[in-house]
Amino acid sequence: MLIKKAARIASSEITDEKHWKQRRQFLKSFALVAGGVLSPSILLADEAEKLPAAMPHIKHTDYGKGLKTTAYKDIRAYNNFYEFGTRKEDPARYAQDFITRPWTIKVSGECEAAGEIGMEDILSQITQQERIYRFRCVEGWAMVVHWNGFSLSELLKRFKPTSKAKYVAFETLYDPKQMPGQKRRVLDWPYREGLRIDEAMHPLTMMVTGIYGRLLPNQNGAPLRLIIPWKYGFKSIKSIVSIQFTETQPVATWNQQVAKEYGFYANVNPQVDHPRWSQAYHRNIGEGIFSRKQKTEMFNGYADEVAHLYSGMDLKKYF
Ligand SMILES: Nc1nc2c(c(=O)[nH]1)N[C@H]1C(S)=C(S)[C@@H](COP(=O)(O)O)O[C@H]1N2
Ligand SMILES: [Mo]
Repeated sequence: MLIKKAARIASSEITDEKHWKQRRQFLKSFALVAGGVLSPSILLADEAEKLPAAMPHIKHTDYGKGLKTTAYKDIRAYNNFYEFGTRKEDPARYAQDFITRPWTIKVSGECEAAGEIGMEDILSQITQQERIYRFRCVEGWAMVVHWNGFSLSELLKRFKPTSKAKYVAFETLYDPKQMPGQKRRVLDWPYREGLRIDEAMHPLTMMVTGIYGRLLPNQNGAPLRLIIPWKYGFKSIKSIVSIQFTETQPVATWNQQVAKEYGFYANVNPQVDHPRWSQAYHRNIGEGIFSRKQKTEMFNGYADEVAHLYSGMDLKKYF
């Protein structure tokens, strides 16, 4: 099973590399025509060939099997990671030299066993799985990805949260020397997010360490980031260095920034529009801006698994 999968990924990457080479060839000739100005897309095409290392060992699951997945190269070329710039192509360019080892996550707050855990221990002590999830950004683009990682609950339980732990707060690394976007006050750094404890403990909530059988590309949030498939993308915080159990609702960056537009819950909900645009449809990245719009489903298609978490709540109020 595993060997077969590795072979499949390897062959698709060979195809990708061939495409990049052809594209680079094309772009080079274009650059000549354009007077030798080095186009940013040429740099991107070159950098895209530096692939992250293979994941240590992955336990295959059938979760999400049958969904049409987004190409690996598209997932690494179109990102939101404001620490490396606000344009979609910035993270792929400016996160290439980001240092992700050694990496430690500090766990604190309402728990009996506060402490730290290193990235290598996370990779060697916790079984890494593969699951296919849909992922949708609040801006209306989406993708379907082979995520590698584990249920966040597996990590949280080790630190023995107490009954006072009602929420979990997360923080991204703050290091303006490495993260040029943090030199500008576009957001109140570090990027922060939070979940209610039952959302954090839900088996679907995933701590992601890789995609498509390789360690996470820097631009996608290396060395580890959250993926909460039924929530808008901004909840899925990247490059996490701190986890804190709290009794009260923690600050979440986009909610703090523009509370009227980005709620704390941020559940994907086609019936509750963003104040400036509809949330009823989305487009998959890699299919082009003229591709057919897809109908967005309640909780991004995960209602059967997560709707009970919000029973009795007015989702227009708690958006
Ligand atoms: N630290 C941090 N995490 C972040 C962001 C960010 O700017 N900084 N952007 C969020 C948003 S808006 C989205 S849509 C996803 C994008 O993930 P991707 O680039 O892997 O597709 O990351 C989320 N996590
Ligand atoms: Mo997003």
